[in-house]
Amino acid sequence: MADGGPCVKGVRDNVSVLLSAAGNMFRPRPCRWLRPGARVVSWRSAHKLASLQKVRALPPNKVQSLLYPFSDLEGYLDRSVDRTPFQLFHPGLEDVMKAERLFCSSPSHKIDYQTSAVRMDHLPALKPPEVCFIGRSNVGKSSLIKALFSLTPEIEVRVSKTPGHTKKMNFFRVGTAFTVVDMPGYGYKAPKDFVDMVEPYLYSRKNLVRTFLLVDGSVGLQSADMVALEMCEEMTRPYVMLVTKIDKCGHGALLTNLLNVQDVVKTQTMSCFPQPFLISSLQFQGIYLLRCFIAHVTGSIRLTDTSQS
Ligand SMILES: Nc1nc2c(ncn2[C@@H]2O[C@H](COP(=O)(O)OP(=O)(O)O)[C@@H](O)[C@H]2O)c(=O)[nH]1
Ligand SMILES: [Mg+2]
Repeated sequence: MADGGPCVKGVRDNVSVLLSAAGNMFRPRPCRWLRPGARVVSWRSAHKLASLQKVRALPPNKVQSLLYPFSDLEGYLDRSVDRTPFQLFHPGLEDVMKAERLFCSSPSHKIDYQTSAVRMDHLPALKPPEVCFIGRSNVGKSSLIKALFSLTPEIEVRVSKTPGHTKKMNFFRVGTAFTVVDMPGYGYKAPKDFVDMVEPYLYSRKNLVRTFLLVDGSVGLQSADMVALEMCEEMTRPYVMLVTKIDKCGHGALLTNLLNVQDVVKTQTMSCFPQPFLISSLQFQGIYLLRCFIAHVTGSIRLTDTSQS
């Protein structure tokens, strides 16, 4: 498996070059329909780490950590541990940039909340490809979707301190490229709806190209996660493990939990992508890589180096 990604040393320069080539894409532009001098009241500014343009100004090791979070942990791993499974999807910056453009809303590529559904017959049309996020209540599904869409901060993705908040399947449209679905959680105070609507959705949704199963990296795999994993195996469709909240615990605990996830994926799964993705939605680690993976699996971009997935 080729590792076509940049080395630490080259990251900053590469990002600068690519971003200047990308032009002013992420600079807020004045709205054409506003009179000169009119105040934009509802504009919400994007988080400073939402796009690579801001990230490039950071020191190279920080850039590396944001783009490829596994690099932070590598140094703590014993030499005997095989790093390959953690870097199977390791696109170059050009591809990450290409994917990022898809997450920027524009008049010709609108990103917006589409609809919510509680029953299968409420689901939107079977086009375009869909990706969905499942996991225990409070694992960070909505926060992750919010971080993915942070270049379009007008989108309202509700994040709650109360477990079990998301009780519907919420659909977000990314132009005509793909749809992102936020699912109700299971586990603590799981809505009964999970069994009634999420399972049928996962089994029967024809345009579902990837399911992302989130696991809290600060606490590791729980019994409810194992039940979800078994369900994903039963549906025999491709899914991916995301290890969330990696900012919330120390390197030691995170590595233990990550290696355990990876071991379970290796020994107990057939349909799971062998690489668990590391994510912090609050600090944006892994968000750019995940955007690129989503763009890739939905067929929205063609990777420059196709050996990387
Ligand atoms: N430290 C940390 N907290 C997070 C992260 N992602 C989510 N949270 C917090 O976890 C809680 C539940 O998040 P939410 O996205 O609503 O979880 P959901 O129920 O799976 O949709 C909220 O208080 C979030 O702020 C993360 O990456 N790091
Ligand atoms: Mg939620």
